Amino acid sequence: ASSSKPAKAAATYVKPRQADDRDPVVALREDIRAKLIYVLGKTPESARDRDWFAATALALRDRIVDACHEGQAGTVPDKRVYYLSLEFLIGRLLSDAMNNLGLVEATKQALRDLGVDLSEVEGAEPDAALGNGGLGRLAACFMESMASLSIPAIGYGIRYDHGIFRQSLEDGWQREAPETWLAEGNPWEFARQESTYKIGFGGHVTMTSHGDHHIRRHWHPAETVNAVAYDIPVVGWRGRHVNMLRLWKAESDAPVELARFNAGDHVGAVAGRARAEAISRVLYPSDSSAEGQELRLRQEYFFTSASLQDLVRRHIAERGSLRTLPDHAAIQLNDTHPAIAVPELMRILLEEHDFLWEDAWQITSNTLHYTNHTLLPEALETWPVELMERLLPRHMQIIYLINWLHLEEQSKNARGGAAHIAAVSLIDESHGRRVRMGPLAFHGSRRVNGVSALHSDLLKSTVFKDLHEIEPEKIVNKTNGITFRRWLHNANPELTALAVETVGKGVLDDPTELLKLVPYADDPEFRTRYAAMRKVRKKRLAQVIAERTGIAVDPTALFDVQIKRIHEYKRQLLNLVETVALYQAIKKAPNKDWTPRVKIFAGKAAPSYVQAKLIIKLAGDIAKVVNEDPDIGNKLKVVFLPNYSVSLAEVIIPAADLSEQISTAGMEASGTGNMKLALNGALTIGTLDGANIEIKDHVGAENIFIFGLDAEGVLARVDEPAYANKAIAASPRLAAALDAIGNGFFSPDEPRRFAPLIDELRHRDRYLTTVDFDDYWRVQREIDAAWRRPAQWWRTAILNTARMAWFSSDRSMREYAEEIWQVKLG
Ligand code: T68
Repeated sequence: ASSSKPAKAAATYVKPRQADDRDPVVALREDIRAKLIYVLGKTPESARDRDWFAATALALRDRIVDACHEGQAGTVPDKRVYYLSLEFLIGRLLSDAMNNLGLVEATKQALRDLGVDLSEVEGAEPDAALGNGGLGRLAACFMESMASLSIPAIGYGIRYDHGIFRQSLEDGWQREAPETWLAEGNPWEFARQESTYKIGFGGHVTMTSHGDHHIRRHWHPAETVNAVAYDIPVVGWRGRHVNMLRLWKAESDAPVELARFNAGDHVGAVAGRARAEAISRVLYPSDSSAEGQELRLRQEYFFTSASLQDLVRRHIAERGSLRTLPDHAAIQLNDTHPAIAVPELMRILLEEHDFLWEDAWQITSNTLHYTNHTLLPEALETWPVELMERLLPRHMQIIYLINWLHLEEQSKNARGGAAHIAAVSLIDESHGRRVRMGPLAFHGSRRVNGVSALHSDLLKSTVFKDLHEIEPEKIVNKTNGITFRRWLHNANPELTALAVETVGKGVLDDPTELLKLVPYADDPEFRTRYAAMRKVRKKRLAQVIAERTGIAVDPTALFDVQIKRIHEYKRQLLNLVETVALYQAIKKAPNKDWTPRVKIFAGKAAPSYVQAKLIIKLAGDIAKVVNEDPDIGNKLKVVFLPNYSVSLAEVIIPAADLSEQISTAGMEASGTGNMKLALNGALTIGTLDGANIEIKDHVGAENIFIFGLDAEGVLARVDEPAYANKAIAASPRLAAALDAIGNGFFSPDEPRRFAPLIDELRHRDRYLTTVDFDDYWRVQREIDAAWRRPAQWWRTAILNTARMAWFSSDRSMREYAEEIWQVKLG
């Protein structure tokens, strides 16, 4: 392959159906045409890109089904993984499917024969944006890796009508509009009306006596909602294995009340239905904070119960008795959102299958596993006891009994004092009585994992300290990963082609082959080609920036990228304050030889998060002043790209020179954007937080820019009085930048607009932005200097790409398979 030709073509991996001896291009051409005409009812002349996309997806879906039947038909795997997640941020699926089936070139050619351009068709696919950020995208990468490793798995989630909101900017302010990915249907999915389960809410519990000491309780819900399955097949690399993503849609089981309807009450007649169907209407758009609303709890119980009923039914069909459930099923809870699985599985075993408590507890606590994704106190879910009693009365009883047995056990041991009991209780009594979902998931699980080495250590020493001391073997670390098929092969075909040409095709199957690129970091010709790859990607991004913001950026400038949810702990504000300080420095010495930079931001703020929305507005206001200042020119540009999404990330990441990973140490559980950017050869400026630490260990301390306090330093500093005041007083540069923002230099129409942000920094600074500022500034200037030594820069970038191999989600999934699930790879 030459460097301009994508490497993903290779071979066709899946044999065509029996009796189908057509050439793959001919077969695809005929099938796509037939789907267009007979399934979609369009003619090639009248078809829009969206129709061609649907026809292409349907033709590829047939081949995924073939691959599925070829590989697994009729076989029962020894053990399955069930991945329960309220979010699956899968994005577009067409390029994944083509790439994993080995049909990229064939599809391109087939469409070309039909007079259609593949890239237009790809662009017509809506993102399946069923997630907020890292947690949801991680679930998507894990699904792809499990399929690629032939780990038998089913992902369970909710088929939201509306994924994460569409973000637009109105005079720089974030506006939210509903997202409508299903408006024209979803060609990837199979509706499985026959797989429908009843989900109960409310009602009461009865007791019946069954002879000596045996009392059976039974829940009589006041309301039931149907959960209907929709399956999206997930095809792995080279089409060797197919798994299912099963998403539940809520449907009312109440008929339209005809009497009311006929009496003219058309709305009242369907009110019950609307309430039921609200459950799968919309994704909650908040991340890193807990959503205390009843609808959220209804969503959590709805999808958890449907998933457990489904897997229990499958297990019984395949194995007869639920006693062997832990041998054949490993359930992974993605954060606490499905933690209600603990009492729900107990309820199913006790009530529907007559197990004794002890046996039910053995089965439950050997089948469930829990991944924690955050230490932020505001993100730790708790539910008021009163709400649980009203919505899930039987579950509340079960939680009480689990807790009673747990505390009884604890009161026997040496630490069993009142303080210890209060600390390990599953009920928080400190501000109203609330169920602690994290400790509930911890207690009911066989293994609990954090998502980076630092994060797992902090779990042991902070949020789960007391529970960890009781069961020191339970917490294990599983550092996150990303799927290279999407984030390298699909997103960056130029770099992939270069890697294939240099180290061979094996790199497509085994990411550790990337390590063979290490010696090429010293090869001037390779460096030149690597830099040329980046240039192509930066020109493409510059085009997108121009189209979406009207800002012209110079592709030879350093592209400095911070793309992630907007949150104070992620410290976009630190980056913006540094931007202002840099602007002021350039203004003072406009003729100095500045390193041209483009600061690129993208990310959504939770709709109710006032400070985060103000940070977006600040980025826009700074951009306006800086970009239009003739003294500045191309030395500094500031861009906020609206509506960050998976598909936008695929454009930005391969074009980034610098990756901003600047969270307050101890607060970012892992990060995964940091991995995507470093893999694509962006150099990282980061704190010693989350997976940044492990990235540093892999790429080498000399190939990453680390600054600021570490997690221990943060813990020590927050106890010092007036640390923000002192930091500002010690830094005239910081003080001047804060003054400019706080006094309305960037918002002359409303001078006090940003006072809430600046006052917070001056008086509290919960995220130690002021404390880390000077070191951040210092390292940014080192980066300016490094950019001026291109040979050295590209050498470092190449070493980053080569040494990120370990961060493949294939590695993460192998570790989960071996050390948590004890499931064999196929
Ligand atoms: C992220 N968490 C972590 N949460 O912040 C990130 N929260 O460090 C980590 O890399 C990633 O998980 C994967 O482990 C989230 O993304 C949420 O999105 C979320 C959603 C709902 C409620 C709370």
